[in-house]
Amino acid sequence: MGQEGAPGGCNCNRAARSAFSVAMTKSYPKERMPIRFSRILLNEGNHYNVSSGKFVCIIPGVYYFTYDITLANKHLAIGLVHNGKYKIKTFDANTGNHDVASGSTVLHLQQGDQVWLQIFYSGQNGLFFDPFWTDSTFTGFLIYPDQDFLNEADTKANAKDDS
Ligand SMILES: [Ca+2]
Repeated sequence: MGQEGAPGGCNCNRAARSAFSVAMTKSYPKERMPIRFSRILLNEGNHYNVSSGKFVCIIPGVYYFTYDITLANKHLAIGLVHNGKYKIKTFDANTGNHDVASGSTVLHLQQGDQVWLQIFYSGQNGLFFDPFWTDSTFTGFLIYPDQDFLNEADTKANAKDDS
């Protein structure tokens, strides 16, 4: 009888990757609907949906989200929305110069949860796009996945190895 084998390898690295960073290519988005960031800097796993403007959670776990939004000519009232509810709101008054409004938070997401940014006040959509000067970005990434999800991924991977 040989030695006992090593414990099954954790497949977590392969199974649990999620990160995106996207930028705006238009000024003054419509209020009270998801803002669509159409320039992709990174979209690991394509969990950010470019056509809807929503991040859709595939890997349940704890995520960090952050945004840095340039504004000009108008006030900016922007919020981060989780499944239709504002989680954080940021307001920056236009005082004649360019400004950058930013916000960040950590959320626990279930599979299928959706996260996006939107303007929460009429007319206060001062998000400004300038192709030469500055960028407005929305970024999010997985800090750590739920242990249950990892265990399940591991079981699946091991089953595959055995077959
Ligand atoms: Ca300001």
